[in-house]
Amino acid sequence: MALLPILSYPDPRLRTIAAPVKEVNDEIKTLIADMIETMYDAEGIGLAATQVDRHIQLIVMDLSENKDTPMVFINPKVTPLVDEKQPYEEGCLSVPEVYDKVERPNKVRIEALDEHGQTIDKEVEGLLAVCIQHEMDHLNGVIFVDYLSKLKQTRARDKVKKVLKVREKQGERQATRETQPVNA
Ligand code: QAP
Ligand code: CO
Repeated sequence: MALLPILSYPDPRLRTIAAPVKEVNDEIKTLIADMIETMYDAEGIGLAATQVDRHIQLIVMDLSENKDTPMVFINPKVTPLVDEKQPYEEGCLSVPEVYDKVERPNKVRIEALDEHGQTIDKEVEGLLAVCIQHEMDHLNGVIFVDYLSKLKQTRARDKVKKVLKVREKQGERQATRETQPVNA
């Protein structure tokens, strides 16, 4: 198992359109395991393959309290079941520390394959409905900040830049501490 680097907004690779998965083989299964591990490590509830620079139609999610119920969606098709849209506060592992309201249909049908290649066909609502639409957007090169004003997009860009800089510094300090001899 391995942690995969997550692309950050506004990386142009996040605009790539994902291709369908042809076969759920061992390579895909390894990627699924690595994406789940990466999502848990980053304390996320959803991750699309696009975000780890793999441009195939694959999403992992875990909305459970104890982070013990991962869900896998391959080649998903999402159909809104209501006309009305509801606002929901969204975030994204590719847009760290930026959160804002996005309006989406609150009830959708999900058709997909799971990690065993078995068909999923279910109607969902609430957070699961919102999250699958957010992740589906990634497979189509769309990021939640695209729905916000130009001003908020500029602020998001600046915020991400700042967060990445701070994280870089913290990473360096951590590396330095770890290489200090114990009896120095
Ligand atoms: C998508 O997003 C989502 O900024 C999944 O510092 C989120 O897992 C759909 C995260 C909310 C609907 C509602 C974000 C973790 C996680 C951050 C995530 C952060 C740490 C985002
Ligand atoms: Co996202």
